[in-house]
Amino acid sequence: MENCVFCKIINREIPADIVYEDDIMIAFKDIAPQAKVHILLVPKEHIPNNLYLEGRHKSVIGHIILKANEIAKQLGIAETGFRLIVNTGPHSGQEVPHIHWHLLGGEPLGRLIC
Ligand code: DGP
Repeated sequence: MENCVFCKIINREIPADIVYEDDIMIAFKDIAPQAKVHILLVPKEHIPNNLYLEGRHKSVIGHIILKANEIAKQLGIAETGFRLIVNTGPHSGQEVPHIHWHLLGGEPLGRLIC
């Protein structure tokens, strides 16, 4: 998708600190971290937000959620716990219209974050 910052990261048009990648998704450090560890988990397919998910995306969603556990272990935040967040639309404060899961951890988190 033209002008989508996450599509540009996927296509290597802009740099990012990538921690994991496969055919389905990419994971990279958030540019403005809200916690000691703040990773964005992004499907390679351009899906604007949660409302645009369809039945055919079930495997993509499952893949990303399971990879979140692996990435949390890889980054050493699994034992102490972490949070996964998906913002959707204006009231959530969603800035980038390409669905993504925030993976936050590495320290105790406040109740409202991201
Ligand atoms: P959200 O508000 O849920 O749409 O979160 C978007 C996140 O994306 C926000 O925490 C900042 C991050 N972000 C925006 N632009 C870039 C970028 O160019 N690179 C990286 N690594 N993160 C970005």
